[in-house]
Amino acid sequence: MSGPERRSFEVGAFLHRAEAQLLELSRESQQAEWVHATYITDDTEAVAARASARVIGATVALAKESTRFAGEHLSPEASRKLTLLRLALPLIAPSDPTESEELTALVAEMQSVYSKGRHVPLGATEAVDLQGLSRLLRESRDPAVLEDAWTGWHRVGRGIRTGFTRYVDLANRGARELGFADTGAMWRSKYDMGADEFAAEVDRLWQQVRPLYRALHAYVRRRLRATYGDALVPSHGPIPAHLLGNMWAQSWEGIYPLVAPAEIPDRFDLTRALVERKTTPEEMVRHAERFFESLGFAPLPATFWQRSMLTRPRDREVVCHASAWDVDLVDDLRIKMCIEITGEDFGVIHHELGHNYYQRAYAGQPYLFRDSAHDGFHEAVGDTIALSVTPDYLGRIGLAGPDARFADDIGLLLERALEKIAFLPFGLAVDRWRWRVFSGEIGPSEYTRSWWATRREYQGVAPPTDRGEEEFDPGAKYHVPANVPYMRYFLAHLLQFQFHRALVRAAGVPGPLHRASIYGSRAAGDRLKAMLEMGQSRAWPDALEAITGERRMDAAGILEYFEPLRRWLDEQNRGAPLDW
Ligand code: X8Z
Ligand code: ZN
Repeated sequence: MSGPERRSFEVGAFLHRAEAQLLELSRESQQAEWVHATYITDDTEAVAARASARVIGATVALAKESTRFAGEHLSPEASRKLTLLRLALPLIAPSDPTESEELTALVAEMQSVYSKGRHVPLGATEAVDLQGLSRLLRESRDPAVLEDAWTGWHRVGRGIRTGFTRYVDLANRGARELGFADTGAMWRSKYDMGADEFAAEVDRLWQQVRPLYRALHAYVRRRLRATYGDALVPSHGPIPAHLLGNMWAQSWEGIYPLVAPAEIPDRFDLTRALVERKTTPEEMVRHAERFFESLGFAPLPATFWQRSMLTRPRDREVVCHASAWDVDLVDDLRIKMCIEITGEDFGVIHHELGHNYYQRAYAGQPYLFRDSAHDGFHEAVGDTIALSVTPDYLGRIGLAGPDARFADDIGLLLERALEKIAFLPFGLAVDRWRWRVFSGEIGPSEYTRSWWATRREYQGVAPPTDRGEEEFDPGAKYHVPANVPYMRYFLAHLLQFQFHRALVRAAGVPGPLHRASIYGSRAAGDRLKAMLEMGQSRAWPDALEAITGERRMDAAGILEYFEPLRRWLDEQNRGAPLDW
């Protein structure tokens, strides 16, 4: 063998060994994590933490070993795999085994603490979980009840602050062992471009959609003033976060009835339709599965129905935050969710199945390529399908009467904007804050103050009362204690409209984007599948091109979708203040 031949053989053998070992350890870790998330006890927490420490330990050892191939001329596939090896996990621990177990135990514990959060609402006698408190925020119009539910839930952060502070330190030390400046820099390095370049890219995208957000914000603020009065909602300042129908003010569709103008015929109410038909959680999932089948995807495996957790068990603590799993990384697909019979959860179910169909599509790839093109793609797939859940589609599958299709466009677009446009600055703010925490720019003595400064800057929202540093409000958002990077959702909220536009065109559906559904289109399904099957074997612009023909992320899709609403909002906002 010549020198280069021998080296290429060596790197092949190394990658073969690495992928086999990591596949094995990931399976064990996923099994342990599944058991922890669906049955929280001190023991399941410990077992999950140990399994996770083993995957991290092996990944770090292999990533360090792989540096012996640095600077060599390798095949594009081998060199991509070596890059991905360093970036495979969102959490890297120091190689010291004691510290590594301490860190994974902290993350498991923070998740448990979050999931066990309860509060006795004003005027009630029994403690209520996050879902119950969220329902209050969505449905109550009594500011005292809203403030109490909001404050009661946010108290959960207090029990997370100490663990979080230590976690930042340990996770950063881990990331530095792999050559990153800190954990935030490691997260930003996963987008086939430099970490700084990625931060600039995110800003570029935000600038494209910011005017539309400001228009929505101004309109909603004015409508809320009509309900709650000047004393509660300022004419120029930020909107109080407990009045927007959602615990984190991250999407506002819960207050649609409050902000829809009287002259607009009511939009189709999916929650009511589901409840009236006595739809079960399983039937909701079947609807989403059938949508994917209509595009040419195979039904979910029988084990999905045996092993998934679709409702909150009454006899034990679980992590209710919805997630999708492929436990054996082949076809052991599952979702874990505490489904409620609402239009919102109908959307979340489509979101989760998007993850499952992606996982299944890339299961044929080598281990290190079994992930989405970038994490925003993973989050965008199911949402793309949910954009096709139009009144017309619901009429076709019998969930709506035949008149649903004539539901007013502005009503539909306004409700969608409350969900999707309102989300954008929140999607941005979470990691804009965490990046600065990991870099050390924000220290523990200013965690909560800086959290609200960031949210005020991007979202124009403020807490109902002054929040001191005895609180830890970021800890009251799942992804912070659970160590899930969040910029992915900002990207997904733009990508899903980019995908939707491309698939609608591939399907040959005429008319405006907000009325179009790709239901039943094999042409759209084939286009989507081509992208999903690539996994992360190629840089993400290649995957984006496979589905859209474009190589850049872009807000043109979302702007086109909401163009009729933008004109309407501008009309409504004439002369009104647009800032905070
Ligand atoms: O966490 C989720 C999914 C699971 S990946 C339910 N989402 C974000 C959130 O709930 O904060 C979906 C939208 C944003
Ligand atoms: Zn998701």
